Amino acid sequence: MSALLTTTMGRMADVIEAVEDINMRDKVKIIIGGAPVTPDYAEQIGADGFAADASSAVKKVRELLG
Ligand code: B12
Repeated sequence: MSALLTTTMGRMADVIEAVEDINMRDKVKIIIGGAPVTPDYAEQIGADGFAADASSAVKKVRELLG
């Protein structure tokens, strides 16, 4: 998920909660990014990862998928 505004980044937590509600959380990897997003925020909302740019996002995905 990508958010460019602090006003929309809060919804990332809602999406993760919705994925949990339908029992899909262990079937998907969720990574987040965008201008206001931080690694601390990713940890706080229970995302699997954060990346600051496209190339580190590729590294993160490779890491998560083993
Ligand atoms: C272009 C831009 C606009 C354009 C958008 C045009 C469009 N059609 O997309 C326009 C002029 C419309 C605009 C409007 C507004 N903007 Co503006 N905008 C920007 C700007 C300059 C660049 C964003 C961008 O597209 N960057 C290019 C992309 C490729 O880079 P990126 O977003 O940084 O993404 C990289 C990483 O973050 C990461 N990443 C991004 N997403 C993801 C997702 C994942 C999963 C991963 C792993 C990584 C990742 O990888 C990307 C590549 O390196 C930023 C400033 C900035 N430095 O980001 C402000 C910025 C996002 N805007 C801002 C604001 C406030 C607004 C407005 C609210 C202004 C207003 N009062 O109207 C409106 C909101 C409009 C809306 N409804 O969303 C603020 C947000 C501040 C905040 N804390 O919320 C910013 C940060 C500027 C600032 N410093 O104040 N904006």
